[in-house]
Amino acid sequence: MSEFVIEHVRALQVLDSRGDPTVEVSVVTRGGGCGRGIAPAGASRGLREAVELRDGDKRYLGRGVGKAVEAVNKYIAPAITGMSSYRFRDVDRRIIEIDGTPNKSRLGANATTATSLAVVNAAADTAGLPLFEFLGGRLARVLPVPLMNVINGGAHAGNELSFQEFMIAPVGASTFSEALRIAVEVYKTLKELLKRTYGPAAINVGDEGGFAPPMKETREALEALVKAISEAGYRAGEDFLLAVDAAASQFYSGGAYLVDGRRLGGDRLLELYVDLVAEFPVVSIEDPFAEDQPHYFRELKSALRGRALIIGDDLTVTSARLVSEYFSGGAIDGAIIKVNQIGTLTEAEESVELLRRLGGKAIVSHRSGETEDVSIAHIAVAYGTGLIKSGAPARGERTSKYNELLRIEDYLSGDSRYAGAGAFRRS
Ligand code: 2PG
Ligand code: MG
Repeated sequence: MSEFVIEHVRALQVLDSRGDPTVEVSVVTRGGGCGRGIAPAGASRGLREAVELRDGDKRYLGRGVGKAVEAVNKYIAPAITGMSSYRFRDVDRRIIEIDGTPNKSRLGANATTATSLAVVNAAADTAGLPLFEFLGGRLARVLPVPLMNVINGGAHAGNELSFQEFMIAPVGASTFSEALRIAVEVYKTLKELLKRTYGPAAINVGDEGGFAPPMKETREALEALVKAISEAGYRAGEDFLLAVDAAASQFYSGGAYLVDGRRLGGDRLLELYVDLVAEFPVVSIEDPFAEDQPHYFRELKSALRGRALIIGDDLTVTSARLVSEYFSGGAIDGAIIKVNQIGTLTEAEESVELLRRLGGKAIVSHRSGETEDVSIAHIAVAYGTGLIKSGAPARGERTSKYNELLRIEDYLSGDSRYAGAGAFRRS
């Protein structure tokens, strides 16, 4: 096992998909294995997320990550060199220990995330295995349903839609590659439909590759999705299910939610969700209310009686403690899993494991500021979550994850299973 020993760790400042600097870490093991990890970055962040370090000086308009890069090269590298990458959880624990804060604010979650991913990728490379197999073994065979954000709003786009993400989930396919194909057909059909209805400016895309049309109402976006699905020759509610990420903390202000040009109280917003679930095949709602209003999550969940999943993201920030609290308290059916919200793969894994034990859903997710790092594709397969969020099937930082899933499917050559509609069912 000595070939897994970490010999070299090096961090570098690179760019993410929004042109912001981010941290990249490379790890080399004694056996010659190499691994790389790049930290993504969110635009709509939960208040309790692990903290990313930004320099805050003149360079890159304050967005530089020189301090986080230094944290890796000066503190993390010497502390983990000589440890076994095979025991990546011990390496993560060592990083957590030297950070010593509850939210990675000393080293920076961008520094710890990139290192954690680099170490496990180096271990997989040393073992001669793809990451999903290194993590999940021979049982890792389930390819996830992609929740594709094809209409962008909120903090991800320059339009007036309050909800951040309108997603299509191609469940009416028997393989991942077929699912990707039908999703692309709907995406392209949607493009034509939006151009026809709103003019050429409507097909500009937002941060996650979805279109950012000048719509004003939530219903307009959902109607466009249903229409595009049927124009492409598929059935909404059968071949495609819909999902939304309201990211409601972003439009909660002064005690009200600013939706569709109106100020709604929590009760009125709850009614809107119930109506939308009745009118459209929406099967998953993420962050329906602000993160400091968990009682509304609970009320909505009981009002919907299982007709749509309630998913925590800003609410739960990939923390096993918060996931456990809100799941057990009846506020959510599952949670978004983002490694950089908590800072290490080991801690993200704890949240996935917890949800599995409790019978909840885990949706492995990208960030709106992404990179060419494809680890999340492997993580979703490794843990068999059955669900992944990686944006629209456009823009390299989004397609890189879908393309990696195609490679995984090909590698498994007929031995894989596409999660399909079952992925949304509560066990
Ligand atoms: C979300 C994410 C990813 P951000 O809210 O789920 O889609 O957005 O990375 O901006 O937090
Ligand atoms: Mg979200």
